[in-house]
Amino acid sequence: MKVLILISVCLIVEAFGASLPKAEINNRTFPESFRWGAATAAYQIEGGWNEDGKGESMWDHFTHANPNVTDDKLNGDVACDSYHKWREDIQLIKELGVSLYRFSVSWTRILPTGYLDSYNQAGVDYYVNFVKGLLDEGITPMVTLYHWDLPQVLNEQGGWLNDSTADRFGEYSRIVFENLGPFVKLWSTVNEPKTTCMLGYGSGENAPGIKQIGTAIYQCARVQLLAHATAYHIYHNEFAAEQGGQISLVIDATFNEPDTDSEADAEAAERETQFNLGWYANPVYVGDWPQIMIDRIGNRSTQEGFSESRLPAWSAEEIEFVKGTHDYFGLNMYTALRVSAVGEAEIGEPNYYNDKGTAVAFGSDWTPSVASWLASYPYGMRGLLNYVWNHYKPGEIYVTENGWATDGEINDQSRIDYLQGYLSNMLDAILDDGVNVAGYTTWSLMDNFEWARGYTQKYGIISVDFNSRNRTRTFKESAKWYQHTVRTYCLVDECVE
Ligand code: PNW
Repeated sequence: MKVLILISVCLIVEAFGASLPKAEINNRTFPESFRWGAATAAYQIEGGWNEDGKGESMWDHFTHANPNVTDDKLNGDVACDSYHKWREDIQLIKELGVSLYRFSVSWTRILPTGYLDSYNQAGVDYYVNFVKGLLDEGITPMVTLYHWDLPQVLNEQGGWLNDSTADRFGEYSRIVFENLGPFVKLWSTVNEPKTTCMLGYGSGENAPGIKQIGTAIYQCARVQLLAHATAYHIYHNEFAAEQGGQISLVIDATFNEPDTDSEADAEAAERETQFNLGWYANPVYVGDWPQIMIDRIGNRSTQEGFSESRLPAWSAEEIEFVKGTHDYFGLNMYTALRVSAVGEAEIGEPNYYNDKGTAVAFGSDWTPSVASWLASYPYGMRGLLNYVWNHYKPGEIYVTENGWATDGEINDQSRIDYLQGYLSNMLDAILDDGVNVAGYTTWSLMDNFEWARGYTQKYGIISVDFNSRNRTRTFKESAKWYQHTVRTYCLVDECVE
């Protein structure tokens, strides 16, 4: 499974850790207005899975029903125990020195079944206290409304394959705006619709475990975009004037470099970008699916005998409803890929990869030189930022995730190299290309439940001891490095405040 492989890229690269090439590090400083932050997500850190009235989410259900869905057979029942340790977490964020904290609200704490009539005051109070606690320490909350933990009741009724989930998401969002809106000025609707759909409805690696890589993923994309747009319009129609915040979608993307100078590879790289970034950015920033997706999936669907395209066509009203629903561009970026063209696959089982018609690094059918990919690793940040800036003209970009997995060691030099390289490349985009990157929330504030990888992959700049009842937190070397960066707005040791 390529997506699975892709997400494991960090680990594969880690195996080559000793030979990670050092990029030339920018010694200039970030603009004064730049906002430094760190990110987490509810199911990955909170625990307290059934406390104070919380309902079951599809991740609770998925991991409880079959422990084998995670590599270590563990789940998020306790995770980092942030549900109880939130005051300590706020102190850690303060100590780190960042001004922005990106976290997600758990839908089932607010609406345990996903429906309005299940309203749970205790869940609302938890988040109100939390954002007030952040603000008291001068930390700006950046709130994600959905980071993969759909109410299980809604999942059983079709979840992200059912158009009405978009309306349920709107109702839930309204409650969050009403209660947190006086304190929160930076929102994102859905985190990574692509990865949600690909892993949850395509490979089946994530909840809800559906494996329909040629069909369900496209319907999932439609419903997630409708949900995003519904929340966006509710915010702008009912709250923005008074509350004055910004709201957007968060899209994850790779920077796609052609493997060779050939025209076919150049086309393949652009096709790859349209099938992963454009799939979600085009409807929001331009209107409708990318034409290449409409054409290719439409053609293959016809040949496969479908009565209509597996990529559900939008109505004219839907196109208008989704188009323009952005106040900034939320971008999650972990890696660059090298892309090559492949011949047209035979008609058979419907499949996203055949629809796309490309091969990417670490795909099972393609073995690029690992070294060439490694050599390019941080440069994709600048390339991707420029691509987003020029194609979607968002006005402002937040890099809402970017990070590196290790085994959890405190002396995590490979993570420092990674962050330094990517941030340096980002600084080039800001200073040399004029791309307006307003802020950066690194993934992740602390080690946490890494979905299907369980606790085997550690993305935190702060370590969490999952063997201690106290879930003891310890700054890694990378957290100390980041602390210095956040203080100096600069990436090299010589910088002073
Ligand atoms: C993110 N890629 O997804 C998720 O938002 C986080 O919840 C998760 O913990 C983190 O990844 C680490 O896996 C990704 O294209 C989406 O390389 C795409 C990519 C990587 C991560």
